[in-house]
Amino acid sequence: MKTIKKRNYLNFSIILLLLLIIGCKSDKKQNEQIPLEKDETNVIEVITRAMDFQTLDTLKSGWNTFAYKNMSGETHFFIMDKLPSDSITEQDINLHLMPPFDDGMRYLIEGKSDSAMAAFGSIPTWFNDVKRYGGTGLISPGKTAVSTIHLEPGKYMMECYVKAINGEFHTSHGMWKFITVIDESSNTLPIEAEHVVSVSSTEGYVFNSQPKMGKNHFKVNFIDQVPHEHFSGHDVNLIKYDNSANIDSLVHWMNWMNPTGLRTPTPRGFTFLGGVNNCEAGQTGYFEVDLDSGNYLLISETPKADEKGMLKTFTINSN
Ligand SMILES: [Cu+2]
Repeated sequence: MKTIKKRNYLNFSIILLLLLIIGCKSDKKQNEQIPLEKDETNVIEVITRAMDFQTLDTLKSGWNTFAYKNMSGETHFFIMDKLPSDSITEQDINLHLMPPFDDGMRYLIEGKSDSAMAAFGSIPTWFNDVKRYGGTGLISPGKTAVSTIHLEPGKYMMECYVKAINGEFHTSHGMWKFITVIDESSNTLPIEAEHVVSVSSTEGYVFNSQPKMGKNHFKVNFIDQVPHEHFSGHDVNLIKYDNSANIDSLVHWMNWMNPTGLRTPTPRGFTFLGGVNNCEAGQTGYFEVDLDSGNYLLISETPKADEKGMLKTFTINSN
């Protein structure tokens, strides 16, 4: 009898525990349906130590904040390329996509532009249907870029196509990774931004704000998106520069088709602090950055960014 009573008590306890667990779960489910303010625990870490991206293989859709730590010796970025098909394989990337880019770039470095265009002409046609969902701007060694972008469900290729010192793309050195974005919301919202940069092919950057010392939050509106002379679109990179910097050399460097463009080493006197990589027309991205006193600029990774109005400078004075 005593044993039965004890067992009943145990059963009751188990049922109570189960009810509590179910209760907690349904509370959690309800909470998940309400958009939550971004908090530090929602930040997705991405680390580069050499030619790699160390991060999650699967992400939720909607807003995602990334903290991209560049622990390598070269400047990088990442961009999220949404692939037109889930069936694109590693072989499709390594054997069919990378070689035409590598061949084309090698010809450009050798000054053979006709051969280069022929090589670029053999890029697989599916590449035309890739959509860009943002990513960070360029980020210098030892720095962390923090960007918030909106991802649709699908299969993505995270990549960096900065060039190594020998002129080969980082992508061909292994700096890419498939990421699956699942059809389940991150329930995250970007934090409010006090600065807005609107970018378009017609107006360039519209930016009428004065960043301050300390933490600054930028919202980037992509009014439109078009392929420029380098077959790629426009974006926003925040860069600090010192007295040794030559802005013309940076403008030249921001075009991957130039033999020395987007190639290690970066031009002297510039420190890359992130931004928002190419998004589609109508999309928005965010980035945040800690600024001290000095000279800064916003620039697009686009040929002749200065002539297109995609270059704005500002200064932060020490108090
Ligand atoms: Cu890279």
